[in-house]
Amino acid sequence: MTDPRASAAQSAPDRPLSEPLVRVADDGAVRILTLNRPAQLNSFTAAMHGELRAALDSVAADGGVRALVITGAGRGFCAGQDLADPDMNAGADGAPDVGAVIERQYRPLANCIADLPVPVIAAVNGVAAGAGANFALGCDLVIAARSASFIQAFSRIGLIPDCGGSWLLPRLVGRARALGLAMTGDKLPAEQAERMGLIWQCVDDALLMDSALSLARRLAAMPTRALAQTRRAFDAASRLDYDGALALEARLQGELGRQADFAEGVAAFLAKRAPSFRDR
Ligand code: T3D
Repeated sequence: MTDPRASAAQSAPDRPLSEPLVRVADDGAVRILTLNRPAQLNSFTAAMHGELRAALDSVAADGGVRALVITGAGRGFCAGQDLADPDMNAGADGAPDVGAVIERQYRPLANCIADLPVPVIAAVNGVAAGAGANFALGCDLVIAARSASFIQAFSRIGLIPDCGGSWLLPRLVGRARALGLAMTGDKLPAEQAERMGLIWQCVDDALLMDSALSLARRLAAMPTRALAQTRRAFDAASRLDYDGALALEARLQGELGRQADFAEGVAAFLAKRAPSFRDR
């Protein structure tokens, strides 16, 4: 595995390169980002948001990256907003301006993940709470270790689900379960999350990274642009009526049909050989 150190660590020049808040590594065409504040369960500070954003921008810009895995260092995946970060208290009058933090950090983060040109896998290694849970759920495929859990911690501190939670949760598990999770703020074990369709897969702890990487390698060999457009079509369709979704399918399919990957996929099928996809 190589460590390109992308531009992520450069956004925090006062931090030694050996200790980035987001670790960056490559496994062939798979980029791996590891949130790296283990003592605080990788909760988000403004500085970590900055490094993560730089790392995600680098994924978007680097044509050699064909799949992304996001995980956490230590025993947690991400505990959401760092409730001790001074950036929380961003209001001009000295009072907390949580809305400004959402606009400045979490809305761009959620949009950035939704717009990435490659498939994104969250490898949830431990507790994912608050915005950390919804950051994971906004990824395309969520694989969680059996000991991991998901907590919509917002109600415990007088907030609503953010980082896309209000949109994602009802769509993933239906309104009744979404409200149950959000209102109680109860811890949902990974196995139960898999059973209710909140996540793709729950695996034994020891198999988490192997499972995530093997899935990412498989996706990296597939037609990347078609995978990213599949996410786009699904997300857009939930805002459209049936005919609107059909029209969008026609437009996206028209675009994909002009790409080299489609020609390659058909040619490989007819020649009974493995395809070699290149578009992104
Ligand atoms: O500005 C804004 O607020 C806007 C954004 C809002 C989005 C949000 O994400 S709001 C939700 C914020 N997150 C939470 O409310 C979760 C808080 N954390 C917890 O409830 C628990 O830590 C967990 C249930 C996630 C895990 O519990 P446990 O018992 O396994 O671990 P712990 O002992 O509570 O935590 C370990 C350490 O991490 C501890 O530090 P210490 O005592 O060892 O020095 C704890 O303080 C720290 N930590 C965990 N979560 C956070 C945190 N520190 C700061 N902020 C956190 N969110």
